[in-house]
Amino acid sequence: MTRVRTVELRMVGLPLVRPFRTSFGEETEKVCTLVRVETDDVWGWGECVTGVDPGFSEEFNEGAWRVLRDFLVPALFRAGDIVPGDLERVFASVRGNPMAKATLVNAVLDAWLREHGESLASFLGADRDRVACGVSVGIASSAERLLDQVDGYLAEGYQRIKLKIEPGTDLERVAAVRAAHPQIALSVDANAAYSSADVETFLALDAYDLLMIEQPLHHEDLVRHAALQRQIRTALCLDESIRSEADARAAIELGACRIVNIKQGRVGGLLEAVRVHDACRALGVPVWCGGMLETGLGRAANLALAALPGFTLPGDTSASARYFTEDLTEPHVMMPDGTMAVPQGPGIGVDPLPERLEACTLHRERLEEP
Ligand code: NPG
Repeated sequence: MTRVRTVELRMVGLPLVRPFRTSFGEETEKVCTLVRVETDDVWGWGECVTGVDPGFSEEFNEGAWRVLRDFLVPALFRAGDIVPGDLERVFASVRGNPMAKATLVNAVLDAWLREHGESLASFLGADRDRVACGVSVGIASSAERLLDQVDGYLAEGYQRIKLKIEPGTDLERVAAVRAAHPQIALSVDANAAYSSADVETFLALDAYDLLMIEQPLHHEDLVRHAALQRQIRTALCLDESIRSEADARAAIELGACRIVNIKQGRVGGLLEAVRVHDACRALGVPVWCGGMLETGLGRAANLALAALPGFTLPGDTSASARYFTEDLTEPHVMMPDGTMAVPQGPGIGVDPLPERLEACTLHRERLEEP
């Protein structure tokens, strides 16, 4: 059993090395909430994956902060002595809000593992100590600029390129990258920017030998994803649509996807992420680890997750240098073979660099057990 005595919420801001544009918006700075829990003996970190606005899902930074401060942290204090597996029950009175919940679940799990001297990777069931890295490339202002970025990432060793796409420039950009690089593992991510009226675009994408098309349609529309999957050859992958193990099972059973992107933050934390992984694995569906532009803290958790046996495709587990000139932690570095080490220390195995953390802090609030 463990008992959380204090929780510190901290909003941090870090400039991104280059603006990241998706079909739902552009980010130039990473702004997110970090949670640090303290027990009598140890501490644990969680990073909230919400963004500044509710563009990817309903959750966003200021909202998640309030859900944490006013509902989840008080529920954790009321629960007293707990083990990590109790947390979903402890938070059951709060509907939804998986990203806010994930932050606290992961922080408590980190503290628990530090107390027991076990690495997160070992606890989750990892079967390797390095993971294959892919990179997600934002929408560029021209095909030439996009090709420059892709060339740069390939030269660094990334094993898979994922292009963000939106209606209008999609086919032109995919054609340009495929013509320049006939052999690379290439995928596209639409972030739900299309409708079933766009089937011609997806039929045209079948010509480019893509690994997958990620989240083409509205996140609540599994039935139309299933219909689209029946019409095209390329595998569909779902991201925004999958918020739980139950969602993953429903999507697979309906035939709405053949691949699943697992982001621990989107599904309520690392424990549910393992259940999504286990369900997909049992059903023969490959998974890969998504990213939400996390700092080195959240990325350490992603690396541990990505080392589980069902993660058979390279993830959006990119090096610190792809996001930040200076990360919050010691940088995660990718080797020229396109792999990155899974942290092996207790818990997530990394801590923020104290001075860097202070320099990035926008505001903070400390909550104590009553
Ligand atoms: O490498 O962490 C990364 C970013 C990968 O493309 C990526 N993430 O839709 O999957 C996504 C996208 C994203 C980033 C979504 C930030 C929301 C916020």
